[in-house]
Amino acid sequence: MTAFTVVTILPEIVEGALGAGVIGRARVAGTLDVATVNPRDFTTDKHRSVDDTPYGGGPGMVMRPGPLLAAIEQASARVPGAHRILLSPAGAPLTQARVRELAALPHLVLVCGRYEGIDDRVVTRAIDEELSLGDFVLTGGELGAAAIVDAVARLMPGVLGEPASADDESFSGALLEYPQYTRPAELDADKVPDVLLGGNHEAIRRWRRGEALRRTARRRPDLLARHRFTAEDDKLARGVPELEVGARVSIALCHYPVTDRTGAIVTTAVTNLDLHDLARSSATYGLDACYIVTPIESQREKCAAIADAWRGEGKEYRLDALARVHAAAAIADAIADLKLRHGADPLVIATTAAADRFPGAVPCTPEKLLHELHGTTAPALILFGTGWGLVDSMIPEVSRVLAPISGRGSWNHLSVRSAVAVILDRLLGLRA
Ligand code: 4GY
Repeated sequence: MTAFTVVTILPEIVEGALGAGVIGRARVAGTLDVATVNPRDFTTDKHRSVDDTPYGGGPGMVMRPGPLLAAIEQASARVPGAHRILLSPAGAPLTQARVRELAALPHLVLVCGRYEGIDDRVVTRAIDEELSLGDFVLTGGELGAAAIVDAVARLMPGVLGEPASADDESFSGALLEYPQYTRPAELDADKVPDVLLGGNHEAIRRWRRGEALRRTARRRPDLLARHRFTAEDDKLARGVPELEVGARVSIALCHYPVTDRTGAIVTTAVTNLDLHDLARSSATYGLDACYIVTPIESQREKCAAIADAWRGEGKEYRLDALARVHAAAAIADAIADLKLRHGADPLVIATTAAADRFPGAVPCTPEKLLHELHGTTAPALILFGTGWGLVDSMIPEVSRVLAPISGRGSWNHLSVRSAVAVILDRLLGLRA
């Protein structure tokens, strides 16, 4: 059982947060041990002051090291094996995985700062770990400390009524929870899903898993990108627009209309390397199609010849990639092909290395675009330029423009093959 000692000048906040509900009951029953230690009790001056002005100037006050260090020392001695945590926005973001690890420790000492912060020598001398609840600022660490006690305590045997309900919830499998319902079965016109009323437990389990996948895709695509799909997940994902975004995305490598270095509108030449690499990226991320756009018929024939050259070589995986490649005479032809095959106008997204291109299009990032694609069943076509870039005035179908890919530096001459790979990975790539 983990014991908790909260170091705070405002113990009433901690008591208020941890005095009721299952946590409060567990404390009364003796299955949960939470105590507080107040740094003010370790002051020696007549005003019992715990703060002082900051060296170097600036607004507000800083917590003095003396009383705080003495309080942490006494708190740590209360139960052996103390692990000392400071609650701070500068700490590592708390995760359920870390909560589970903390639940295995014998004693957590939760140190709460107030004012502008605490003397940094307290951190270097008497803190083992800094944790943050998230990227926002509280007036003190107390609510963070109470949150950690709550999250850790609910994993401890005997604190929650039913021990099993602690590990099948959000994040244990990196999926959000499925929606829950209770009586009445009809709230005005709002009905509880039929499957939940039917009593077919296998159907209910499958429906819940599907809902968890769908919700996670919509609300937390970052979590879904880390989720390992089971064979059942793959089956459930089939035909669900939020879970099959890649199959609605196509790219077009445009050899016209693009500019050359003088700004003149030109047609560039198809290259073997671009074609292969874009085909391979398209296959990696499960895209619908990779259009190679050129108005020159002999160049389109060259595309077909490149694809043909790999047939009968025994390299089936290459054919798989090259099967997605379609030569198109114009961007409008690629758009028409998508409309025909998907039954809806594609969302057309331009890419550019220059921030001032496509001024009429809505600026977006791959992450925002993914969110938008979750809300529609329409296909998407991402346009990539060659030469010195796409001619914005000649592609009226473009409604979105992706911000240029950029690192810290100002050098921006990424190859189109790299740009495609980076954008597709940000849009559809799995993490870890
Ligand atoms: N965020 N996560 C947080 C916080 C308040 C100044 C140090 C947070 O955990 N704690 O915002 N804490 C600050 C206020 C002193 C603590």
